[in-house]
Amino acid sequence: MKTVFSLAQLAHAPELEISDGQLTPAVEIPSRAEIVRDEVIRRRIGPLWTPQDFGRAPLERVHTPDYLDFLEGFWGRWTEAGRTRDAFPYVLPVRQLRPTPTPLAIDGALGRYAFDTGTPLTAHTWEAATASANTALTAARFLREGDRAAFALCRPPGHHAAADYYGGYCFLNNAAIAAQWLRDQGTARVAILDIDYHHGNGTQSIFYDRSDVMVLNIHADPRQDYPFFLGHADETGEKAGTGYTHNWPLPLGTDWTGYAAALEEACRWLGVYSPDVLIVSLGLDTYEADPISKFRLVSDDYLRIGARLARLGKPTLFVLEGGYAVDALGLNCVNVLEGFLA
Ligand code: SP5
Ligand code: ZN
Repeated sequence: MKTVFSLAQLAHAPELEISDGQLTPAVEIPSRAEIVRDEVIRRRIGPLWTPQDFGRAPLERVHTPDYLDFLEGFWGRWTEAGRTRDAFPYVLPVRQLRPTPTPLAIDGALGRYAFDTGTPLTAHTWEAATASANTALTAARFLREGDRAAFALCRPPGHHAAADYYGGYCFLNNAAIAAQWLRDQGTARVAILDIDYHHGNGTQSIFYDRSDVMVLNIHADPRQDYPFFLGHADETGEKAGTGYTHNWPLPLGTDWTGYAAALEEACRWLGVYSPDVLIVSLGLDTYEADPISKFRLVSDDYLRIGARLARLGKPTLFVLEGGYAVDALGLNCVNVLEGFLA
């Protein structure tokens, strides 16, 4: 299986994040990608490729032009305003506030395009996020060219980013961009199975009213954990997409027994839908030692997940999402890939 990765993805290097009422060291850090890359090499999963630049067009198929302009121009405006550290919004347009045009001031624009206050925007976010999207696109191209599987070693991750907002350490929705690109290349049906600990709110919202991209999510119950405001069991799609979104919110403390039951149900939906390509939003933050999450999967469970997904027999694109127990991240991630290939 080919792995796609570029060093430009390391340029986004946040210093601190806001968590538990404190500024704490950022957890979505460059070493995450490096440890996964090193393990891919060590265990000989397959060759490493650097991404091709697909330009702006495939990004605009998922994200709004104004949002992309904001991300691209952000650091210039931030530093012009005299700011030097990573950026966080401090006002967010909730509920009864009016849906005004995007504010002229940088702090207003930040709030307009942010979903949370926990995601540092940094000097090289745009460079790294576009490289990450190109990594997903390049891996998708390998599937179009006939590969059975590919691994997009994406970072920063993508599944919390929607058409016009960032959050959850995500800026461009790599899996959604790859899915849309595959559709545009003539792949009739795509399914996205999101197994990150956190609900993939961005991916769900992007495809919520469509039947050509099925979106399945197994995650911590949003009544108990981030992102709180999406990912409940009764969210099943709308309009033409009714019945093409499914959610398995699971309680904190879920171990393999509970997890495997949800995975089995998701696989049943995938069997019925029978996509031409399966995209796996691969988060490893379901791991027992993850510092921000509360499931209890162990490293061998990731071999089982990979093996189960292989049994679906579909061309499969793995797209890295979360996972913050950095020391075990390479092991756990490559276990999924190896379980799939075995
Ligand atoms: C891609 C991905 O996995 N994004 C996750 C975003 C989670 N953001 C909320 C983090 C809150 C951390 N609180 C930690 C509490 C531990 N004491
Ligand atoms: Zn996550």
